[in-house]
Amino acid sequence: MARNPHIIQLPRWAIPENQVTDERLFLNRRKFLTQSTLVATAAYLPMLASAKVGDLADRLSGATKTVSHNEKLTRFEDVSGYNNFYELGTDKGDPAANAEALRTDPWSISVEGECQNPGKLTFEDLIAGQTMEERIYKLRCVEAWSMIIPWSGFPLASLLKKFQPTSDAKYVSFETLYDKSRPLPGQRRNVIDWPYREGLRMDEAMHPLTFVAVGLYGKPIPNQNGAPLRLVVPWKYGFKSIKSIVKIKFTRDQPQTSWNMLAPQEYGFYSNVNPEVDHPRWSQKRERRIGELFRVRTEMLNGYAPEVAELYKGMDLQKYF
Ligand SMILES: Nc1nc2c(c(=O)[nH]1)N[C@H]1C(S)=C(S)[C@@H](COP(=O)(O)O)O[C@H]1N2
Ligand SMILES: [Mo]
Repeated sequence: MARNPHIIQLPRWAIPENQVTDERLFLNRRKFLTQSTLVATAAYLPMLASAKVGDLADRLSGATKTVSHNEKLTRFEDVSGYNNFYELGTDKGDPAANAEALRTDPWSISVEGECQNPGKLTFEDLIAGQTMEERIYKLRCVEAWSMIIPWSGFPLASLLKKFQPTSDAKYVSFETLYDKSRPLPGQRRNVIDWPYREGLRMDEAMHPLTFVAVGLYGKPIPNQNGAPLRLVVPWKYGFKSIKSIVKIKFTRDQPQTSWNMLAPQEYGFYSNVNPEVDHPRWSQKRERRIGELFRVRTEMLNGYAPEVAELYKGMDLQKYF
């Protein structure tokens, strides 16, 4: 496998891929490359029609590869076939089945609020000049399952800095596509008060672990995983990682978030992975890796406590769940 020689002085979560000792990871990746090529190719066929996506594919294949987990990757078929994306339906198989209903080209994102450079950008403008990286992050769903996923993209901070948020920007909020005149299959029902909304405190948003994914397994991200760009906040429950973003807004006040609006006693604004704080209807102490039989213990802050625990110093995590 190609190694990037330019990796120097990486934080703990970004071990150069050639230093990972777990052979299973390599075996798993090779297996993916050989056995799953057909499946992968089929999944991307509609997208490859676009020249723009071709450019993105080239950039992703040259991405700097780092890993943050010494664990077996979740199979591509599971990562792209077992999804939560209510805009495309509420069953785990719906997003893949309805993936083509989401049209990602052209795509634009509007940036608003407390910043010096607001405006509307195309997806191409937005990713221009970003250095692509591949990072293996665990996605831990609040429903107590998890996956180990190789995402490609760049830190959210390097995107947000371009808009020059002012000192009044205490939070940043995000919205997913919602065109009332052309609702996605899942948006014909009001399971959520569309559009899907999420938000982060500014220091969480600017943290180097917070990532914008435009790729998965080295290829442009499949629609069902949130094409053309989605958030990945690895120490928070999966629902914070909003998909198919069309709006970014810098705010003074804590923004409204979809799951908190729907069930505030079950889903807090922070939603940090915490085995000590149960969901009112089930325990968060353990999780099941998709594709594995046995459950494993859930780690504090999803295993990223050394990096992010300081963001919550002095906060009562039972209260700010
Ligand atoms: N717009 C939008 N983003 C979303 C969701 C959604 O329904 N709509 N589901 C969330 C939930 S609950 C999870 S667990 C993750 C799932 O990401 P994946 O399907 O790529 O694994 O996406 C999150 N982002
Ligand atoms: Mo989730």
